[in-house]
Amino acid sequence: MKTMLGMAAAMTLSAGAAIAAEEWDMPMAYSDSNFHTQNGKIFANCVRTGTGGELDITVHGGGSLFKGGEIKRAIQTGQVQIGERLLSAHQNEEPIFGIDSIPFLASSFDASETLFAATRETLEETLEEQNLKLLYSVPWPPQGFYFKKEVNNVADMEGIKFRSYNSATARLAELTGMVPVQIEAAEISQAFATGVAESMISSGATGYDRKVWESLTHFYEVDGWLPRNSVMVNMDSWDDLDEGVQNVVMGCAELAAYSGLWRSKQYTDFTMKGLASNGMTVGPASEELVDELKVIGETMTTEWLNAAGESGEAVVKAYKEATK
Ligand code: PCA
Repeated sequence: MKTMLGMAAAMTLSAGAAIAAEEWDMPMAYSDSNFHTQNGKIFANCVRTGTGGELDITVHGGGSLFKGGEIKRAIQTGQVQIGERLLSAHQNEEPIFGIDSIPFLASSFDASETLFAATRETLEETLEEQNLKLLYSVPWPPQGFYFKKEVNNVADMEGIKFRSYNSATARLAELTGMVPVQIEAAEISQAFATGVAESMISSGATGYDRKVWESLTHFYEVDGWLPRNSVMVNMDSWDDLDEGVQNVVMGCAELAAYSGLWRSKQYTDFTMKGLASNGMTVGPASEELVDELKVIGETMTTEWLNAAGESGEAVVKAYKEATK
């Protein structure tokens, strides 16, 4: 009897909700407190509200559903419908994914936005070939070096174990005489505590989120580049949505791009102060080091252009025109 009542209630419910809510899972790799994750949750709320609950996206932060390195494939293969990924970590698949991690090509928030605008069409086409639709993309704050000692030039870096997060950062380690080891942001506190890694290049945001002052002592502002997180949808899941729902998603995505950028800027200042107030030495890298890094940046630009071919060259040219 009880069961029958239950069934009747369930049937009434589904009959009442004429349009069954579509439920999506959205894995994100970075900590729940991080601004990208917060922004993703606001995006999901926007979609929920805008569609009257017709599309219900659940955000899974901190790599809890899929780790960073698994997220792109999970979306491509339809294990999840939507997710966020640092695309530059997939530069080995397509060079265009790594355009935001070329040292000193675009090293301010404004330059990062201009570079993204110049890249967007090519990037969208490339992702489409992989069954992915790009929704929005948000920059991390400018990248700087973390060490557990004073470092004034490249010679001081010799032999240091360096945590990398994509192939560009691994290459940078090689070119500066360090030893790269690829580690997800979610695991760096442990890697530094155990000595698996003793330095990295990242934003103030990631250093702050992971409390790196527990193991490291110096943060050198370099403003090397601003890598971006991209939120992408499985193309089949996208095609299955009504046009009205798609329009809401696109509107929310535009809003998320804007609010994400804003949050990234705010978080830069906040986290720089946070690193310092937790005892780290925070300041600009020496002129000598920056000059040396710029030479390495030129090498890496040439390497990237060689790998990316004509379409990559066209994007860089369009970007340079736009910044003139
Ligand atoms: N944080 C991410 C990528 C770039 C950044 O600032 C990380 O360190 O993994």
